[in-house]
Amino acid sequence: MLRVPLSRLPTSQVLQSARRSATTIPSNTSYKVVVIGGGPGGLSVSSTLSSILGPNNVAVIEPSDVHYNQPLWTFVGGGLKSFDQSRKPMEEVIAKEVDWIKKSAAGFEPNSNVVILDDGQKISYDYLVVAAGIQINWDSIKGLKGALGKDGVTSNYSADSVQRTWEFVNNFKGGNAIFTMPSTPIKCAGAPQKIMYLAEEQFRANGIRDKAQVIYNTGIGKIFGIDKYASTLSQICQERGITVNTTTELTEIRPENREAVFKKTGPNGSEEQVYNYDFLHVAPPMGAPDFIKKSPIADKAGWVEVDPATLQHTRYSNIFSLGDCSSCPTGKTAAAVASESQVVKKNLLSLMAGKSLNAKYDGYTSCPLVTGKSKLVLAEFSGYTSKPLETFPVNQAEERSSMYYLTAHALPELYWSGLLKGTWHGPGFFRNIFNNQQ
Ligand code: FAD
Ligand code: UQ1
Repeated sequence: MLRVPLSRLPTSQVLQSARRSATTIPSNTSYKVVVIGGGPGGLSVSSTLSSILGPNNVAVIEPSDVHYNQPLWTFVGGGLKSFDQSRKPMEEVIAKEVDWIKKSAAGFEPNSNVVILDDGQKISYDYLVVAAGIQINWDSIKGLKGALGKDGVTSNYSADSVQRTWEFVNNFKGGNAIFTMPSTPIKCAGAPQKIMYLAEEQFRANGIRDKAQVIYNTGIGKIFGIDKYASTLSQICQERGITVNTTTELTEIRPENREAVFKKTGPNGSEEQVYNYDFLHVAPPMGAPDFIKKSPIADKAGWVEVDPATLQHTRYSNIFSLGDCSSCPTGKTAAAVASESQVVKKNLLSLMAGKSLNAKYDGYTSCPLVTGKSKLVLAEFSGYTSKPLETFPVNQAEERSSMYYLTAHALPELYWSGLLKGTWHGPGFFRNIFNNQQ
């Protein structure tokens, strides 16, 4: 390997092998498999494929130096884990046989099998896997960007502001604590309320609960999409004195007056409602990444248009997609990625071998709904059927400490050592053992 001083590296560097010293000069501009994104979607697929196909065959395009275990951000915001526990250097989690192209993808030319990078460079592929995540549209809420991270306004949905959540929760002295949920698709649709349950519990522990109004304002029509879990959550809110307002969507923050503006939609149209806040946790609107939305691989809504069962693109047969940026109509979670990754890998290898695509994704997703420091409702279901797909032979709609310990202590290890390394494909195997298929 040729070593060159960092300062003389070309900007379009291709970094090769784990614990890379960032000194490898650009080699290929053409790969058998190109993967866009170094989140759980991209890494779960690239680690397995690179170990099968060997060096110089698989590239991951990923601009970030850091990989975040985002499911841990609920625990970070709730003061139960440190921010450091939720991150690792990207170079530690990308498989050693992968070429890491430390750039952003900016466009697609699927008819010529080319991805265009943000510096204009072209990378060509035989097969493409798109796993670029969901885009957070911070600008859609007027005043949010300027207010975030200051004076009680926070969000567990960004690496910066999640570090302020716990401080604001623990220093809260009373008044309105408002938690919002948008009407757009978001990643982990339970996260906007998980942090509320942790905060509410902390307000009790700090002896200020009687001075606090805890309010959940959601842009959608119910507290959770799947009725089995929604009824438990509604009951918890009732028992704990949490006000739930449906079809009430955040549109603006006026930090100078500590006001949050909502659009309340009812049978007779919509009206503006202004709330004073003393603490405000925002789950921002999200959508398909712009660079995908404007490309030929997008569906009408901007997601990568794949067959929901095979995860193969509906128009370009050598393109697959998984995770938050795909068009699969299911809950966007790392749990979904685990199941999807196995289907993408199997079908991609079948396609390479000229065989038919037999692996099918059933829409499995899961939301570990943390309801307290040692309580959790483990929602598991198919977004395709809206029916529960539970792993354990117990009623998972009940709050359980066992599920809390599973989520807080076992799942992070499964994430780092199983999912990212391509060996964890979701709990379907255990579901079958427990003979518990609903
Ligand atoms: P991401 O993890 O977002 O990764 C996408 C990657 O693509 C990123 O590394 C990004 O830098 C890169 N990228 C973006 N644009 C480009 C580009 N133009 N070119 C190249 N690369 C690009 N899931 C669960 O299963 N359980 C939970 O309990 C849970 N809790 C959550 C709590 C919170 C607060 C949050 C924020 C998320 C939670 N999730 C949970 C959801 C989970 O984190 C995501 O669904 C999962 O990370 C999606 O994986 P992904 O690979 O599709 O996207
Ligand atoms: C899961 O597989 C996963 O990815 C590792 C998550 O992200 C951290 C999850 O939150 C969940 C719930 C699962 C599903 C796993 C089990 C054992 C139910």
